[in-house]
Amino acid sequence: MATAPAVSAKTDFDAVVVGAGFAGLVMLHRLRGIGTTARVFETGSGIGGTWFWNRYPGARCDIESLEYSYQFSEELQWEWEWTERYATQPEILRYIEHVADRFDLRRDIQLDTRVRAAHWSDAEGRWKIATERGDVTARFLIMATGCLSSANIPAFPGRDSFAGKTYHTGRWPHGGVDFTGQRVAVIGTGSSAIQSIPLIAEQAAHLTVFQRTPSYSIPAHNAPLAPETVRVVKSDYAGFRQRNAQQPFGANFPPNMVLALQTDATERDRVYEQRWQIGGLGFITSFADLLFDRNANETAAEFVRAKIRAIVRDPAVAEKLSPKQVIGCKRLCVDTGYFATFNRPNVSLVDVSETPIEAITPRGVRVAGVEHEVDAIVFATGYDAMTGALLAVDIRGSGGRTLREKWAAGPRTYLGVQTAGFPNLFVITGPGSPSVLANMVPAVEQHANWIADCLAYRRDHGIARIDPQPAAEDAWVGHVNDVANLTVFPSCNSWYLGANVPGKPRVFMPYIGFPTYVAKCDEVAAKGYEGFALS
Ligand code: N01
Repeated sequence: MATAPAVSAKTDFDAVVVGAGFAGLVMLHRLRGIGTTARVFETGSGIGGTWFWNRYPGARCDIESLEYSYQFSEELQWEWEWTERYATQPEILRYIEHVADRFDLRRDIQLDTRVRAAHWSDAEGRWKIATERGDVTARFLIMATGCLSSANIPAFPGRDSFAGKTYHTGRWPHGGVDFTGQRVAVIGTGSSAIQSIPLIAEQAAHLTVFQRTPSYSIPAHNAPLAPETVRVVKSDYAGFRQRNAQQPFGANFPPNMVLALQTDATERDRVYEQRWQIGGLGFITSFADLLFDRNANETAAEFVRAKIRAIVRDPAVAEKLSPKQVIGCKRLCVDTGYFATFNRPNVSLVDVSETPIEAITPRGVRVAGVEHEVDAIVFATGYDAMTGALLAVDIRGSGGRTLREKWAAGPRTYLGVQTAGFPNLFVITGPGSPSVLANMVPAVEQHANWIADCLAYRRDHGIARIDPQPAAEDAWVGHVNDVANLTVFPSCNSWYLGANVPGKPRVFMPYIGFPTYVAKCDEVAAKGYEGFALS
């Protein structure tokens, strides 16, 4: 295992950044750009965040690689060569490592160091930060801990009694896992499962998939990047980025302003078929009303169900794999051969929607009194999304109030970057920002830029403390909810709502609409950080 590189023994910083993934690295780069001293703390033994931890078979991004990358350096954009339409985890990690080296970031990153607590001192106007390897202080604390980093392994009875090996997709062993000859259980059928199941099935003697909710999945049609595609994008990378930033999800999902319900069935299916052949998440923008009107949505949902029925030979299995919730309400998945995997003789599907998993036993997984014996269990059970990693740190703001207490009924932020009563604490892609409903790399970059600009402004204006005004925060929380309620998003049990974690408050966490959001952030900054108390 790599050890942390030598960092200085300094313990007082202008800023401490928690997390060395995409967000932490660009934040560090921007902080340096405004002359701010910073230290990044990272729990892992390497940089990369999500792309350091998620090494499960088939892990790759489902935003196209030419977009899933930084844009702060024109040279970097030009010189890096992506090889496939959707980059694999190793390729993305190589890219992140390249960025760290190219911009000399590592000397301010301390690896193998979990931040345990951060307490604001009203008297000193600083954060006192306790890490596993000593205490530091900082005027600003920036949480770059990721939206999907706090692994969720449900508390199945007997979970720890299993005699074989267990894995979580987000904590995959670095040396890989050889399932050859093994009977394997995969619990969960979200994006991570959908990417890994086809590859695990190829290796395992038998694979049993435990499904609580079927997912809609669109084929990736992954392929090597055509030199001509790269040439066209690189000839105007800035324009490509600018156009994508104007799309609702901040990504190049070709918009179609036509309404599904005003289109006849034959033409509708032609459009869906065309999008299916293109592949990827852009299926959801096939028509403009899919995320706003349940009847429109049903036309897309039924198209995908028909595809599942055409791919999966056993009609009973096809029926079980066919989602009933509205499409897009849970995160859409992108796959390579997922549904066809269920035609393999060594793959079986256990529906646990009505008869939940009763227990993990020493020999396997018990459902409805039947013990499914396996040698290994893969928990593809997702994350305590958006708030899990933040609440895992004992964060206490003004007057010693804990973040956990403040967010007991759900997260509350202004613009998703700050929460009132926690001065000088910033969150990158926090709840209340587009984050998981945007192309994540441009989203983190937009936040890093905004935060750096804000810190430069406060320096130039002699401001020591920045904290949202409670009224501005209340209005923003209301607005985030109002926008969500215009859509079909809140209509099912998704992790966007915290519904996958028992006991988590049911609150729609991301803000829908990247361009509107960016415009609002720019407007707030232009008005001297309207809605923030500066002192
Ligand atoms: O996690 P998930 P994920 N009993 O939460 C099931 C991003 N991502 O790691 O739907 C039985 O989606 C749960 O069932 P249900 C992407 O944003 C991106 O797959 O809650 N089952 C579900 O099927 C994605 O959305 C990429 O009923 C239980 C599964 O476990 C996000 O990360 C790749 C259960 C969890 O699915 C998370 O994806 C991977 C229980 N008690 C991930 N509890 C790409 O870029 C949970 N489940 C391609």
